[in-house]
Amino acid sequence: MIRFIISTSIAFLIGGSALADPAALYAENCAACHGADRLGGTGPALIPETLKRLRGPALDTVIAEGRAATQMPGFADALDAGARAELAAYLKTPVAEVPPWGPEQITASLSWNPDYAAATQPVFSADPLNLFLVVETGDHHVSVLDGDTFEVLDRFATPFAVHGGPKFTPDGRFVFIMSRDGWVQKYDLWSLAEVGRLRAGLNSRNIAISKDGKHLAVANYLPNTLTILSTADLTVEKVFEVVGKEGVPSRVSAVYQAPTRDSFIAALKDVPEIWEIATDPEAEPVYEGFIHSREKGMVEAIASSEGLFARRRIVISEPLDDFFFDPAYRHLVGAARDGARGVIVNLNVGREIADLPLPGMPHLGSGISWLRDGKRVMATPHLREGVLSVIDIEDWQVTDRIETLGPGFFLRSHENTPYLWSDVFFGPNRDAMHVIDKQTLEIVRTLRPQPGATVAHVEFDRDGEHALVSVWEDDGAVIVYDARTLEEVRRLPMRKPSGKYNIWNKITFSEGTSH
Ligand code: DHE
Repeated sequence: MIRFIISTSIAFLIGGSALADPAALYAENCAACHGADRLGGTGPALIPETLKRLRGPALDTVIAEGRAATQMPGFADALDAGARAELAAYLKTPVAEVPPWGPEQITASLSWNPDYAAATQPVFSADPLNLFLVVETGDHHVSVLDGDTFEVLDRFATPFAVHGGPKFTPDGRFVFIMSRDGWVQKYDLWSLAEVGRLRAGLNSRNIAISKDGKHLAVANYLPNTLTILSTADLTVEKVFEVVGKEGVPSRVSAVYQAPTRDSFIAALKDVPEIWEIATDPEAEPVYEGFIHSREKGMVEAIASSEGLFARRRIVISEPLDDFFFDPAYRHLVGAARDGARGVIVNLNVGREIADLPLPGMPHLGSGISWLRDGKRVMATPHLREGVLSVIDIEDWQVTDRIETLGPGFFLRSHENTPYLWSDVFFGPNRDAMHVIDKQTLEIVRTLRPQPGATVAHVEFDRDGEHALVSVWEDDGAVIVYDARTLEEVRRLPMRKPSGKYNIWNKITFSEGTSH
């Protein structure tokens, strides 16, 4: 039987039945907004690297019904179920060719907010260092909350699909926000206004800001690069082509700031290397090769780079990602590919020093540390097991395992609270939030603020007096708890609030939060 689809020019016959040519369907229906190359336009990129990471309705449902709170219309009337399925399958195949995306293209993507005027002092009376940013992924906005009164001071649109934590300049004045399509948005927290945005990659993972706040690193999957921008004017300072020692290109899983080392640390996805990039203009030379010097009659070490952005390779036995750093940034723990071990790398000597048994896919990037009986410990959730592992990070030993009601995603605490908060992100108990005593490791309370709804991710205010919890649903909320009594204080309606970020805790590297 011949299936009718919107345009005969995009149907062809195979074995007596009409099939849609998905590339032509795409060109006719999608390219105007999402780009002829599928890498984005006014709409987001439609490539597997982005699509498979998005939680929410299946792709063919979005094609049929559109996406709420965006300009994406439904195509149920225009495309029949078969054509929609073909199109969805096509969007899940990698693009044939990744166009160049270097300094020229990044610079050309820059747009400034024409209405932006830099304020000389905050345009509000709230404590400017106790603000929260709440990323609302339901409709791609960020709310700026006063951390004392919990009033919303501003709500602004972000690029589509923000991922990872926004990064603040050390004075707390500006914040940078990144989307999975590689857009970086600069926002002024005194003026409560966007400054501008540009596309630093085609598919990106996260961003990190340098210790002095002058440089922003963007970790990219597509292309295989690490982009470094000037935070002042968003100019491109450097684009590292990410290629391992043996010449193999690699995606960058993530990049982090190492404040005590004045550097960025980048996790490479496809080659067994970690890169350290100096953000100190006086950085020591990095030696990567040797030559035989005839003049001196000896083998001489060759400095490959020095000063700002000097790049050091730490060669490891297998690619690691999802890093936790000890507070001194002397060691990192990364997740091994088998999902059962954490590998400890000493960053000073540049080698692996130990393995930790962490079965059930540890989510080390969500780890937090604190002092327990005078010893520094860390805890990490596991993505495939309802357990938190507690690790003594002076001896690098797993000391305890705390059973939870299901696998968790995020952990949080604060210097001024005796508790750590752990969500249950997956499974039937995803509406539960455990509050755990940091000394006894006992679960003291399990909160269920909205039965049946996913409850996740916590952030404290600057004094650790209140804990903000997300009801991670489209008609969700941020719930403010008294961090001592564990009673609910306020409930603020929000559109799928994912992460919440307190400026003070971020810029002071509070020990209970992410960095
Ligand atoms: Fe994330 C942070 C990686 C899936 C929400 N996530 C991070 C960071 C990394 C990371 C490396 C730290 C970046 C930073 O803040 O600078 N995330 C990954 C993955 O590898 C993974 C498992 C799959 C993927 O490829 O993306 C993944 N992450 C998700 C989601 O599905 C989540 C729940 C929803 C979403 O937005 O996509 C999600 N990730 C978050 C959030 C943070 C984050 C909210 C910031 C946490 C914080 O408190 O700092």
